[in-house]
Amino acid sequence: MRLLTAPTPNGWKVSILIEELRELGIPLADLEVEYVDISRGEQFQPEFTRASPNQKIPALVDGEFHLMESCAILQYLGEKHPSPLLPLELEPKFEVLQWVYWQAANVGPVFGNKLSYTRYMDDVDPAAKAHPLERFATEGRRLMGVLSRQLEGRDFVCGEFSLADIALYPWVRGWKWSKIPIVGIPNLEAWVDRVRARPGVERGLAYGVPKDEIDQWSAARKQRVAAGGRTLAATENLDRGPPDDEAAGRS
Ligand SMILES: N[C@@H](CCC(=O)N[C@@H](CS)C(=O)NCC(=O)O)C(=O)O
Repeated sequence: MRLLTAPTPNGWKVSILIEELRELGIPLADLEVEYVDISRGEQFQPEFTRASPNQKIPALVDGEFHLMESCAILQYLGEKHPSPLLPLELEPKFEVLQWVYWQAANVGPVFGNKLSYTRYMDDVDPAAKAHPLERFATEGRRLMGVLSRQLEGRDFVCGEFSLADIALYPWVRGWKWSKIPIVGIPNLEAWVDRVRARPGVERGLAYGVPKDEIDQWSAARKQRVAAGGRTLAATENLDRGPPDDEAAGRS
């Protein structure tokens, strides 16, 4: 099995699950991790595009089977290797999956767009950015209010630690980078600390990042990530089309 990934929130969801499964005694001994340099356009290469038609990390290759979308990969690995992270019974399972889908449909896109407008869209006129910035900030705060209410009286999103926490945590922990503040919203800071304290989470967050930079990036890393983000967000790069060999009908 090969995980094609990069050190980003969507990538860390899967690496955290892998390390949490290992904590539970599921070794995933055949797993190889390959890093895709998205700031250099490796996601547009034909081989990666076959694994991930959407040309975004992460992707999983399991024998002949290819899978894109971080939350689909979470569910696939969660079902392939049964554990308390994804209950087997229908209702408890969907209690978890509804929050995984909520993350994929709401928190990821809103935090990702807010981050992009806040940090990377240098080529966009400030007046043109004002409305989307306001919109994504307001919606981000609303989503954090929803999460806070769900955490009321619970240590983790669905009571026990599960795929729901794994899907949500990498985006919420990055609130300083996306500038969607969680300070003062009840329950959220305590939940972030609780999830971060888990050894499996710590190892998962270290994929593609030196251990001493998990919580605080060096100035050089910040600059590299910002430069990579600007390249991805630059308007001329938003529609790259198919990779060269597919366009030429050779694949
Ligand atoms: N919904 C997708 C989003 C994946 C995604 O946006 N990946 C980003 C990194 S976090 C990426 O590969 N960006 C490269 C690009 O936009 O070209 C998922 O959850 O897997």
